[in-house]
Amino acid sequence: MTSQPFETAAPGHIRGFSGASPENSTVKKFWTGLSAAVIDQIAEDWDNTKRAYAATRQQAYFSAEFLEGRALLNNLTNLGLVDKAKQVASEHGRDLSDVLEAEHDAALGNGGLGRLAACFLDSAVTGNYPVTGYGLLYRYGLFRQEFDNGFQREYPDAWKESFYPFIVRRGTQQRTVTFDDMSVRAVPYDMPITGYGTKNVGTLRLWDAKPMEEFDYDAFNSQRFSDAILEREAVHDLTRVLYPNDSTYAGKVLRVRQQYFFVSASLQEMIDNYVAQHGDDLRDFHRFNSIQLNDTHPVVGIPELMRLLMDEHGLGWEDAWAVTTRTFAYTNHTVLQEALETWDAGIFKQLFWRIWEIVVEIDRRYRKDMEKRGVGPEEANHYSPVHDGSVHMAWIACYAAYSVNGVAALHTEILKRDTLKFWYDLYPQRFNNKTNGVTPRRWLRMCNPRLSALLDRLSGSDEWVTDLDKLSELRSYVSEDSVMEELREIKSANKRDFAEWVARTGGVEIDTDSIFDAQIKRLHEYKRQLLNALYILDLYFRIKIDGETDVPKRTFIFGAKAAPGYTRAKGIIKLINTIGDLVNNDPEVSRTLRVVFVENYNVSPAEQIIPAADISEQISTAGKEASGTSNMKFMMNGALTLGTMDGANVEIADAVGEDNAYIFGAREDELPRLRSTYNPAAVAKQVPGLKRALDALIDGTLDDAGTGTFHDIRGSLLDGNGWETPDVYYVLGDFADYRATRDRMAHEYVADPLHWARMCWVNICESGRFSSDRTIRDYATEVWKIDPTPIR
Ligand code: 26W
Repeated sequence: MTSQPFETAAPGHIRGFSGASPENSTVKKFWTGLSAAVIDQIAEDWDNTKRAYAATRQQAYFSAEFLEGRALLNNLTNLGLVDKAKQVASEHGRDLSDVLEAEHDAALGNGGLGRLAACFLDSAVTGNYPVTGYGLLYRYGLFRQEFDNGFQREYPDAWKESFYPFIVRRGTQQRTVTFDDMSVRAVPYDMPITGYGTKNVGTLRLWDAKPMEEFDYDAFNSQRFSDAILEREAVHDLTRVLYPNDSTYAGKVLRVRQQYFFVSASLQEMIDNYVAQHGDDLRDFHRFNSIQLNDTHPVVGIPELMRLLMDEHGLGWEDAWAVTTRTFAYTNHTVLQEALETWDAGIFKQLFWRIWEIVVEIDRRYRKDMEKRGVGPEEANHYSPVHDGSVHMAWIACYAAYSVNGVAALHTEILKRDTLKFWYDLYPQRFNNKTNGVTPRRWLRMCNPRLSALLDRLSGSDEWVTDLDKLSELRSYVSEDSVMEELREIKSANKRDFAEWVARTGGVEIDTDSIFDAQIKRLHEYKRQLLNALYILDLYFRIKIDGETDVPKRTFIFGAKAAPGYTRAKGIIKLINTIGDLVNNDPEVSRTLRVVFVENYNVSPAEQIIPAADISEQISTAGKEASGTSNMKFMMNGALTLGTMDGANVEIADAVGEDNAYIFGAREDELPRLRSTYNPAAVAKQVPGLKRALDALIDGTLDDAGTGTFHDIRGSLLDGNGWETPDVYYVLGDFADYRATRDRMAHEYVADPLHWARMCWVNICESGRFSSDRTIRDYATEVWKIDPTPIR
């Protein structure tokens, strides 16, 4: 009972939005109309999916971040409407690709954790699993990054200021969230999540904060203009902006407010739905509902569900606790100490006294429980929900959740051995690993149409798009030279597209015959962009001063945002840009090397970079990167991993075999021993070239505009600037092996291109286990206990 076919309906939607003929509408209005035509196509399936999920056992995914990126092409791809959209565009004198470029990324996330949530929703709906995402409708997404003389500057990202058609306001389903100092209206906006080859349409529900009354006319009329306005703004503050910190926690009151706000609104809705479907005895709530907590950010949902069950629905503590502890599952995404969320008790007391009381009661019962189990008081105290004046969110999660998981095999082992050992010893059965995955729709089908077409042709269908393990059946083509030649052609064409894109967006000119070597991820010391930069700087001197001539041509691609308050990370951005200037402006060296730092890195630039890359830099200090997900995206698109044995790199190396990946560096289990005698200054002297590169930071070769930035970076490695542990992330310790491995890699690329293509092919064919379809299936069967619920 859908309206007209897409291609018939679309022009009308464009006219409706632009008030002009499609030919005369702006490209943005054309995009808006085309997008509205997509919503038109799925509206009824969306209704039906909601109804089907409401009646069954269902899963909620609570996350402060969903890094969706662009929606139009993704939806067209999933719905099989790409060709029709091309047709509509060309019939009105346009190129679909120009129309797609008019879309602003929805960047409601910082990095890995937020993008993972987006991939999970895609896989959940594609597998027909009844899963709904719940989060926050930030007015400003992750800041827009600009470079000013190589330094990062941050600007607001007003992503939805001009109408955004992929969220629909559900004004009749508002809830009220009550803080001790204010009540706030929670208004839901739904984003449809389409799947591939299914009629199901899932939902991402994002809550916006509105004043209880749009405007207090009494205050306004009685001349208290500013009071009326200030009150309104305090509420709007709640969903104004995404916190731009990735793995560094800052105890900001507004952030707890955000967390409580979306979690409370979501839980109220889930309870109301339960009552409507199954009656008002809430003691069976957990039989129909489960909630995955994406890190600790939504953990305040645990005491909030207790409150709702006890205070609003009359359950006693024991019954409420029985339900709550069977409802929540918790995913940990990092072992970095600075990421562990603890809130000052004063914040809880001030914002929601009742939640504070419940947390204190959880704490009291926890201590009694530990005493019974024979845990000593000191140890019990250390892991208690409330101690030393703080509320410890991770401990609440570990105590109350029925499942605790890490995001790669190594990461889960580290949790069990170190970070969460206390909890693992208490509740070993709760612990499980769920290695991350990425959606092959966006990260292969959509972003790499050339490779996608080859896979269709060789496998005789598009089944691999929803069953990525199928690609392993194509592995034997590795010995067919004509197929390998074709693969090389595809990569070359993708590289030409990328070079054009860089040129168009104002970047440097690059040589498409060079090796494209990419590191794209948040800027963090543990990810070691600095190691990459030092290699480039050393290579520059090897060419410039040592006169090395046998150097394969390389394009070094970076994309990275630094948290605005993370001074060292911002310094590393400036350093990379400065090295880039040195290299790119040198008439000799720039014939061999180029550095491209993509400004304002986001989901859509990643879709350009990944299909064009030859080398995927995954070089974190072993034990620090929980999983990584770009490593999987690169692999799927035929780039080889240059990586440490960290996170999911370990599983990638296992899947493809060590012959088809370049692994280097200290292993996680040998680092403690290595570190015990580690002297970075001595290493700098011993390893040829290293001292020269480090000295270039302070001898005037590289100019940091008198800020002392490069001096600080160099000091952080050599002597800790006199106050910190030097080289915490073992950059200098791993340098020699990194350089040798990276050099060898480049030489093998030029020496035997066909062999290189074979290695890429193995990576593509063995990427099946890194599809988020596999991850979601594992969560669904092992943790959530939900069944596929296809509509019709
Ligand atoms: C409270 C501040 C804060 C903000 C974000 C703390 C922690 C985070 C996240 C947990 C950081 C994050 O995104 N972690 C990444 O999660 C990905 C998905 O599981 C993994 O692939 C990455 O390895 C991990 O760094």
